Amino acid sequence: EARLILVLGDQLWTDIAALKAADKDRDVVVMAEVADEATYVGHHPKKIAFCFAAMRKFAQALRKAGWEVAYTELDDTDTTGSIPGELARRAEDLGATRIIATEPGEWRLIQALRDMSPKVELLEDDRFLASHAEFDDWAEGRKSLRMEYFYREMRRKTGLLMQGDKPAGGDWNYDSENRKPAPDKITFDGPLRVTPDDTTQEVLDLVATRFKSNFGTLDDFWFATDRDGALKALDRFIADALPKFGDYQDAMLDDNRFLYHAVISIYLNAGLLNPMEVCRAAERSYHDGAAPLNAVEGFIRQIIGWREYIRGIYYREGPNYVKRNELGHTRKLPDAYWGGPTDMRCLSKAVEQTRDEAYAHHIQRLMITGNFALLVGADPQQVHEWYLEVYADAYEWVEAPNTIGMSQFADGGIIASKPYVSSGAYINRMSDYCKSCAYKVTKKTGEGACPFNLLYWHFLDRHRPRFRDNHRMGNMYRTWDRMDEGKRKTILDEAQHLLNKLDAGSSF
Ligand code: FAD
Ligand code: DLZ
Ligand code: SF4
Repeated sequence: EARLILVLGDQLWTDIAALKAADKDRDVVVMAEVADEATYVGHHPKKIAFCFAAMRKFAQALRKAGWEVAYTELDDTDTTGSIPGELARRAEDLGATRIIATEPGEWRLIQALRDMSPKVELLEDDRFLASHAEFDDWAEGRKSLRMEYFYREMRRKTGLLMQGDKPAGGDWNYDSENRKPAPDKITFDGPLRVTPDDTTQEVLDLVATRFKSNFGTLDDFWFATDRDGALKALDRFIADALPKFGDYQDAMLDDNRFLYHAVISIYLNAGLLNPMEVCRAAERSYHDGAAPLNAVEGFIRQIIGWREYIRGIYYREGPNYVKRNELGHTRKLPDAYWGGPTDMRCLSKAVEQTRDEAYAHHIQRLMITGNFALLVGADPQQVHEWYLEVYADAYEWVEAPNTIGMSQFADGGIIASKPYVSSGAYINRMSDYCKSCAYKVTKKTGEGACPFNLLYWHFLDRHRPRFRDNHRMGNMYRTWDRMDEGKRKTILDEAQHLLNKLDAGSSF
């Protein structure tokens, strides 16, 4: 009797657990473009287009390899519109009573599969280095779950950049050599751009009609949508950008959207690339003398450290993690996040590129859009939904801990030991946005003062009871306390004025 093998839109890997457990001669692979998945948040049109195009090509590749694939297109007339619905429909059509699936990357869908009939056998997703059990073993009994220690375990486990039991070069982490301000000239032409083929074009037409009111531009779609293209994108990054990745990892430029970033999270998360092959390619580049250790170590840490750690937290903390709101923030997410007018150059540029590319690099997500949302006290739920919607690499397992935890401190400090907030000075040091901004980054108060400068102190002041005893924030509070009282009052009043403007639905 045929069994159904579910392959989701972010499980496009030929060795995915459910396919490994399947029998080509007897089982049927089920893949489905469905309204439920496409609309549970208002995804960026480029995210939907990428997902559907990659799914269609993956299905073609499976068929070519001899699999039978039951594929539902979004517009099929007999579709039920949901993943459990399609599984049930196919099960009935084929008389199948067994369904095998790889664990989804969102609790929402895990629960839906657990609740359905026929029963679904959920296999753990082994595209990751650390299984749930391994992560829990590591986390168990620790007072704090800092990424750095987890990362070292992953280095030992994989042998990446190891000399025996010692880290290559003697140190585990070379971040002290990274984080340079932006250079005047970027020598990397940006990620590989792929011209849409017929399959992708068909999907683009579908998305253009069905999702035209979603936030985001569909034009100029350039993502790779198959394994071959993703591998080429990886090669290009390793050859041309990796050597400088470390140096400029935290830099931002007004006229360059990618700097030396890999732009591979889209492919990694969908299954078109595998984390170990990516890390091995980077490691080879170090051994060949093509890329320095600070760059390669920094890059590998993002993948076997941060990415795995973030995932571990998502599954460990459970379905209610996304509802946390440690700081009690309730403000509506400002309209500027949806392209509304703002004179803040850094924010408008980060949002503009997000709308165009469904991509922003890490420091834009953390220190521009994330920082601003946290300073104004935006509702973390709304912030979380925004990130889940607008980025092509966003699935809850990776987006939520980054947003709720790292960026908004809404988990109370499981991930971040202090909130990622900054005044304009940090943004000015790491970018050239301020040069073309209507605000003046050096102005602390008065006409034209940078809003980050005002809101930063307002945040610290209003959350003093929560952070008073946080040693890592002692310096910030000491600086605040040293200011004279009149100045402090002016800052708080002017910041409040900005917040009132947001509440009145206007912008600044
Ligand atoms: P690079 O800077 O070139 O880094 C290489 C790779 O390292 C990335 O492709 C990614 O796989 C991995 N990586 C780096 N940092 C992280 C991290 N913090 N968590 C997980 N993986 C990481 N990443 C997502 O993949 N999906 C998301 O939905 C997502 N949401 C985020 C939300 C917020 C608020 C923040 C602050 C970060 C978020 N990140 C997310 C992490 C990070 O910003 C992206 O992985 C990165 O920008 C992807 O671009 P890149 O491939 O050019 O990365
Ligand atoms: C993101 C996405 C979208 C837009 N559409 C589909 C879809 O129609 N069918 C599907 O199988 N997967 C889709 N995905 C990816 C899923 O949302 C993703 O598998 C879950 O959120 C779990 O990570
Ligand atoms: Fe952003 Fe302030 Fe600089 Fe303007 S002056 S770009 S608002 S940090």
